[in-house]
Amino acid sequence: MQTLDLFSDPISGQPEPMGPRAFLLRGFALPRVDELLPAIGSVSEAAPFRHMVTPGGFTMSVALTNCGTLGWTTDRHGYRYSRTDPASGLPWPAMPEVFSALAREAADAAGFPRFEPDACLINRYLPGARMSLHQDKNERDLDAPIVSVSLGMPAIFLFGGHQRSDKAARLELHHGDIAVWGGPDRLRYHGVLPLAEVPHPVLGSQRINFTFRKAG
Ligand code: MD6
Ligand code: FE
Repeated sequence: MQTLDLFSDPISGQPEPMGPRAFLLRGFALPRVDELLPAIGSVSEAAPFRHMVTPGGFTMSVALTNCGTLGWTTDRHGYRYSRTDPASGLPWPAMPEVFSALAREAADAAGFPRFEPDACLINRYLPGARMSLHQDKNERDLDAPIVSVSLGMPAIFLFGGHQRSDKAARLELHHGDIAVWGGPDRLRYHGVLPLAEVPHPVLGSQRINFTFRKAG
């Protein structure tokens, strides 16, 4: 039986609860950053970051790419997962081993054993970029959690409820932090406030966020 320590200290390395089955693992990715950055470089060389258009006709301020069997895409016709990159017609780059290992360890640490993601969406934020409140519900397997890794500049993450109008908590996500959520928290609304420019010593004026899902 898992117990939740509601008074956990961010410095202590304990998961910080954000909900019944949502946790923030501060600094969890730090030991792997030196392997993650070149892996992101290889993925974005094969499948460059690009600004996609939403079904409503808006160009996203966040640039994205994907790796893994399935990649999340959007265009005027809707949101969906695709096996190929619409820009090249080629399969998305394979998920680097360091990605899947980290995702599995983080999911495990948050109480979701045996997580096997088949999709990884990589988002790049430059100063001013934002993500409006949304639910992640295009995945076929909503029983699997989502694992979300933040690198580079800090961001204010909004973590709301099951209605768009529910009051959202504000959490600051820093370089190396991982959020994991599933179960009753899986469909909560969330978003990111416009990014302030606070250059990061390694990544400069950008934030990279990647989210692992079981989409197929
Ligand atoms: C971001 N993240 O942190 C945007 N979605 O830049 C997400 O939209 C997200 O962090 C589902 C699960 C975790 C996330
Ligand atoms: Fe999301």
